Amino acid sequence: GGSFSWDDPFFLSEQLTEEERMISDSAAAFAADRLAPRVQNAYLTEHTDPEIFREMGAAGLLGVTVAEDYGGIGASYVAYGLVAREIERIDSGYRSMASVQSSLVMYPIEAYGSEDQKRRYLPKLASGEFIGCFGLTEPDAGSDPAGMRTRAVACDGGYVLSGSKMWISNAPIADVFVVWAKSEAHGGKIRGFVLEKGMKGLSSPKIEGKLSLRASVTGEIVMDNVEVGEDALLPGAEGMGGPFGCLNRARYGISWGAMGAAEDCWFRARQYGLDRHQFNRPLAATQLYQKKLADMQTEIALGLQASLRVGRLFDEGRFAPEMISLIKRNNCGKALDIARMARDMHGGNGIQIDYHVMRHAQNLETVNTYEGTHDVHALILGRAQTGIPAFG
Ligand code: TGC
Ligand code: FAD
Repeated sequence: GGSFSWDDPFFLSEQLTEEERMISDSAAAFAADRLAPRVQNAYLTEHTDPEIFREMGAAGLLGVTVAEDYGGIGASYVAYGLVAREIERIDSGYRSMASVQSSLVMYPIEAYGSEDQKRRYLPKLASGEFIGCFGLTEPDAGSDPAGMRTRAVACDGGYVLSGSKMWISNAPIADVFVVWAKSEAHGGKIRGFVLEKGMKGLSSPKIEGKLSLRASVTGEIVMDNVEVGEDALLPGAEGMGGPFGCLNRARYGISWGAMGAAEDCWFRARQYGLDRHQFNRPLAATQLYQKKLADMQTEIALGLQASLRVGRLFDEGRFAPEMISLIKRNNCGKALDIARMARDMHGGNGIQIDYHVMRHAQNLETVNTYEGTHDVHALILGRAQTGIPAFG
């Protein structure tokens, strides 16, 4: 027989390489030192400190999988997932800031960009000197991004972009905007463009009034006839495969991140149940409380193991988008259930900022919705097993 570790039932850490363990530990230390002390105030005041990007960059947490030549650390997708888990253990908003930068801005520039674009943007995005955002969603095109209205029209030496993007993480503080548009010069196909802050006609107003993900600023991107040169076009992507290539990576990272938030809720609920006494005994002495802890432990252990498996397949070049839909959907849905449960287990204290669980639960509402809603991923999996697309 072997031993049992209640907080790591399947010895996840033993399944990592030395380098992956080191990266995970350093992300955990960064999260505890730099993020945890800020998060309550950031959430309450809906304040995003741009300095966090610089600090993440200095700690090597931006562009984990990007080549060292361009300022990344050239590590595995498993390492990237572990970083997402440690950051989201503190707050899903902080993980959003990092995953947009890494998967949705650095990845497309590295994978689809010209050599000039890579040299111009990647090192500064890796250091956090530049903040990036990714504009796919529009007011009238969310789950169906192919229905976008943003257009690029050819002009002398380049393109004119017009349209608007909605719900864009980091947009109000961004220096670099990766935006997707239907390009009339390319037969109406979807193409990616890299825009820069300060371009004439480009603005990114903040969306106020969010009750979720309040530590991560969200905005619109308004393009009112923004003129760009040919050098703004990402040469290596055409069609929806361009943005989806980015989403595959971000969704995979989110599957790990959501488990980090769930672990934080689980550990807090367990400790609370040991400390809090009612009816002359700890809450944790009751069968109902223990059943909830067992459910949390089970879903988290299974979810992490699944993300690790898909990460390994990612690193071997054998992942399929459906695998990512499966873990993004399930891990986000389970994490949301766990956070709501942990909120309940904390009683009245559970609604208070100092106990963290309601902040996680509110954040996970967004995480369950963005990057493909829980139901949209069900339809992707349904199509893969029936051959029938049920979207339209
Ligand atoms: P469909 O007909 O399925 O495909 C169109 C073309 O795209 C290709 N493709 C993929 N390629 C790579 N990876 C994937 N996962 C792919 N999925 C599709 C496909 O092969 C095809 O290529 P081609 O060459 O044959 O044309 O497309 P559809 O329009 O029917 O799509 C339906 C659906 C529902 C699957 C899709 O549109 C979808 O996933 N909707 C969800 C939208 C979404 O996830 N938006 C995310 C916005 S970004 C965001 O939320 C950032 S939050 C950031 C954070 O803070 O972390
Ligand atoms: P809708 O598509 O209108 O969906 C509404 C409801 O209808 C959902 O329950 C959905 O599951 C359901 N539904 C939709 N279609 C179907 C169908 N065919 N069958 C059954 N049910 C269906 N986008 C970016 O491009 N970049 C970002 O950085 C970014 N950051 C975000 C940050 C935040 C805080 C939020 C909230 C969103 C962000 N998004 C971003 C947008 C996000 O990806 C979209 O919100 C998401 O894809 C859902 O689109 P929608 O909001 O338009 O909802």
